[in-house]
Amino acid sequence: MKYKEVKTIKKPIQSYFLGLTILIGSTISLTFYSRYRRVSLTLLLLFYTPFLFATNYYVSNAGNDAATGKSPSSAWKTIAKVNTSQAVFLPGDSILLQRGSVFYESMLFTKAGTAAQRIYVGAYGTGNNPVLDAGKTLTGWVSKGTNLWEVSCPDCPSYVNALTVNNALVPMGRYPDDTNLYPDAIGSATSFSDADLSSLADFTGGEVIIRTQHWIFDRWTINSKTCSTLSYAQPASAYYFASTSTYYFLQNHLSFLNRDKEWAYDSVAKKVYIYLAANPSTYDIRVTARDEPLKVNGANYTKFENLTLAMANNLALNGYGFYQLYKNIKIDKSGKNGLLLDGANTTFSNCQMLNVQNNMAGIGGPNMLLADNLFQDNSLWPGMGQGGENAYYGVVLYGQSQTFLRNRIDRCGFLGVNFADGNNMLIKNNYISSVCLTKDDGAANYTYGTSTNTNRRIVGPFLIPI
Ligand SMILES: [Ca+2]
Ligand SMILES: [Ca+2]
Repeated sequence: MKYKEVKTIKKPIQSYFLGLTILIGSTISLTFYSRYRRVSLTLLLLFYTPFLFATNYYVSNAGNDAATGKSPSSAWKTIAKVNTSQAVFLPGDSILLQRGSVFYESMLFTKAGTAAQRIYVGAYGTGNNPVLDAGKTLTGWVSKGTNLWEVSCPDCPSYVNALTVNNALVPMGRYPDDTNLYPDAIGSATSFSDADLSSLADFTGGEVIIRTQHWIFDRWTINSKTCSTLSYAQPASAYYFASTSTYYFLQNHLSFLNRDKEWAYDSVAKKVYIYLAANPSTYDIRVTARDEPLKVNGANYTKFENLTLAMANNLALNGYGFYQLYKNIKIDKSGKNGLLLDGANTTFSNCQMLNVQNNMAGIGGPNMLLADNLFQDNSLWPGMGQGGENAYYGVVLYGQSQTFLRNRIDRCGFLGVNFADGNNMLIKNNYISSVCLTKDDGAANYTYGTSTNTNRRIVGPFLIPI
């Protein structure tokens, strides 16, 4: 009860007494005691002491890692410095990235706060929120023939999941451009023949995308192409198979590039190819190059706010821990997935997630809350999401006692929100529009379950103009 009374004291008074308490000790504390008679001296000191040591650390593109980091004029320069300073941070500390700065690095945050004092990671200054950008700009293009261009990218990842031209995602080049093909005959679990392929040059190393089910776009690397027969790297564990009634198309090979902005990535040679009538140097062409721009691992009682996570190759935000808060985080363009939260009691609110190519969000663990978020333009291209089950998903809730409240999901490739398991689930007052744009046999609010699940509720009002 007394703890609560102390918390209601306005912050300027807190600050005033904080500084003087350490200088003059009990005299000032006694003054405080006399003004707030119900607060004991002992409680006062216990409550305030930790604040005495709270430190702000500043990080700016204009900074210097050799500086103290403790003021804007002595800011650190890199996220690497933040990553290696985890042992320095204490509960109550703030790590502030300068607005307007763009960091081409990934943050790995592991330090926990306490229930009374979170560690805060956010922004300072004016302008756009700071960006953790996992992308890489491609320069040094060389001509490979009419409208065809090539660039080496030795430090690109083993698989490049996305490419942007002037800040807009574009899908890989495909064949055929506007239609699909059907196998003529199935040879084995990993091969088929089709007369439509016989006139094409060898495209080994490319990919075949097979619509094996309404809810599946399987995606396999092509092992060989001889005349009309295609063999591909479908693993023995795969569950669905091509048939003469499953359509397919081809992508990610130099030989499929014949339209403006079609591209391919050769993961062996580490080269990117693009088809452009104009010289690529007149465009801003980027690829997703680092897997996870923000990973929060075991950092309990932390708050992350006012950050943009861009161009993740794999997963924009990977959050594991307890009692974490994420607010006003913008996830923009992910080659694969947007958000993974696991642990317990974490809140993700007032965030945006745009242009994620595979799954929007997977939420595990109990007592998670997602509220007032926008999920828009996700998993919109056949072939650019992942093969098999559990792909092109919206928000998947798979813990216990989770709440999905007042969110907006607009234009997504498959399911909107999916609560596949868990008791005491509440899906309330969400706006979900234009789902199943890429695959079907899904729904805006999708669930299946067992007879043992209890208290799973979808509560309106909600609007689902599919
Ligand atoms: Ca094409
Ligand atoms: Ca055919």
